[in-house]
Amino acid sequence: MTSRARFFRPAPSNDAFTDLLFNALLGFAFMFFIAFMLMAEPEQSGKVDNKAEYIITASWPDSHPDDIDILVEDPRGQILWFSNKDTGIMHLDRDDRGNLQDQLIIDGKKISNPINQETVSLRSWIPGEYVVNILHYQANYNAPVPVSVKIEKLNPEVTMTYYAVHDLHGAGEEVTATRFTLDSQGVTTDISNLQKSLINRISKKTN
Ligand SMILES: [Ca+2]
Ligand SMILES: [Ca+2]
Repeated sequence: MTSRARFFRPAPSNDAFTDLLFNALLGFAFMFFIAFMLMAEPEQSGKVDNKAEYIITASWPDSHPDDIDILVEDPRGQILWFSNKDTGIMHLDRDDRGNLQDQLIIDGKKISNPINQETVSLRSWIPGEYVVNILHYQANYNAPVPVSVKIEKLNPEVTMTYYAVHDLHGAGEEVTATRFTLDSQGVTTDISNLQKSLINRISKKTN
């Protein structure tokens, strides 16, 4: 503590109490800082490119243990998913596996990050159709999981291209949330929900 701080201390008899209070406040501030860092983790690990043109987000209820995956096919037929997180023009931030790997032990206490979200950024675009699928990779309950799918165009200002909630009903279910077509200027010219399995295409390629 600086001499300036000592000068303003009210009385020597209060020193012990002041120190205790100060240490307690320091402790709370530290715990708050750790909690904040944990809460901020998905955003930081998101590596959302500042130059991104579009952001596609799939999210499901906080603390839900199920593992949902987002898969996106670009006009060249390349598929972005947790096993292929970068196709050059698209990037997947991370594979959010529900509650798995979302817990840390600090000072013997378990701290959880409740957020369930996967984010895809399109750094640039090539004209053509993009297919956005969600896959119920791992299920823990016999109840549907509502998955919000959002597509935002970032430039010149943030505009919502698509938003809807789709229910997934069990492990292995795959839904085409939407398909959208971009022209050479990056403008969305068409949207449909014609279903197309991407996981089947991946398994055919790998077999
Ligand atoms: Ca996942
Ligand atoms: Ca999670």
